[in-house]
Amino acid sequence: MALNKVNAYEALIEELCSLKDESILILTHVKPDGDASGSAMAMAEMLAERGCSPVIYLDDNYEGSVEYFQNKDFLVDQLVSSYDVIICLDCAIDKRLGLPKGTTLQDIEAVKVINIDHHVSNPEYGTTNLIDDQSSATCEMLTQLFRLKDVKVNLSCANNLLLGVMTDTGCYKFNNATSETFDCTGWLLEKGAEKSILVEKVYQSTPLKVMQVQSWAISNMVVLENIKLAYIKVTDDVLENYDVRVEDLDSLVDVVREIEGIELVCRLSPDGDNVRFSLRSTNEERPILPLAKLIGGGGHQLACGATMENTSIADAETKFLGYVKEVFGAW
Ligand SMILES: [Mn+2]
Repeated sequence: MALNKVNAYEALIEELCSLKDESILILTHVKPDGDASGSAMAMAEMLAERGCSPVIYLDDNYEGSVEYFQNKDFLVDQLVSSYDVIICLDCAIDKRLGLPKGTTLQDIEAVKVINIDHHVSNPEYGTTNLIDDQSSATCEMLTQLFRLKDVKVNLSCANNLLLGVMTDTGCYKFNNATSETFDCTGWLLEKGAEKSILVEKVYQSTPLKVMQVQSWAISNMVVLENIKLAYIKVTDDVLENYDVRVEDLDSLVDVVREIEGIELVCRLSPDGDNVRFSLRSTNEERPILPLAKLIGGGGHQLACGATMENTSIADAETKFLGYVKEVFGAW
């Protein structure tokens, strides 16, 4: 790590370790994935080990594999009007924070907002910000922080940290898994993280109906061969026919990007009156973030998302193809 980065990490772990009787609210992004739920849980466990009483408010649209590792004791289903400290984890923009309907970050009074994230597009909406886009996962950042002071990491904390690192690196397959990622993983294993249980719960527990809808998706995806792009339109009918939720299809883009000759993968899915885009690239020279930004979203160069508001899947597809042409050329 570069020296200025080490200094930023050191300052933040000192700040976290100075917390005591403060009221602490932990938040993460809507539809929490392994890194979001994992980082929220790990932060709460670490603070609780130090005598703090943090609470987590979590959007409840998460996958079963993530839920398995959650310590429900930290979860609250209501917020009060003010907290001493709000800690935001793995959330690129404050309007994506999982909060009660109609509530924004600005509605909650807080002395401090600590924003820890690895999304390059994070505009530093906290009063303290640690943004590290070189880190594979927010859970890797937390692991680095906890290692610096060798704070007590209990079993749930270690498991949740490894959950985030594992899922955000596609089980170490993606380019973001660096030597530091493996160092952090080694440290977590030393702290007792249960790798085999994580692999079983995350990668070997896919419900049959989810496998079946993945098979439908691969049979029905549109492939634009010249630009090595594949996209899938998930409709409400498909979700109903297979009896699955959109969250169950989070791994779909990762399955499709394993196909030879495909570098860019997009999934369009319904989200109430809106259409949600999940975007991936396997080629660092062809980042897909510019496409996400055109649609109005953000995230990482190779893994990002966006939402088109008040539109049908068909209209969203037309607009999307126009943007694709703009960024990647005609096919
Ligand atoms: Mn993440």
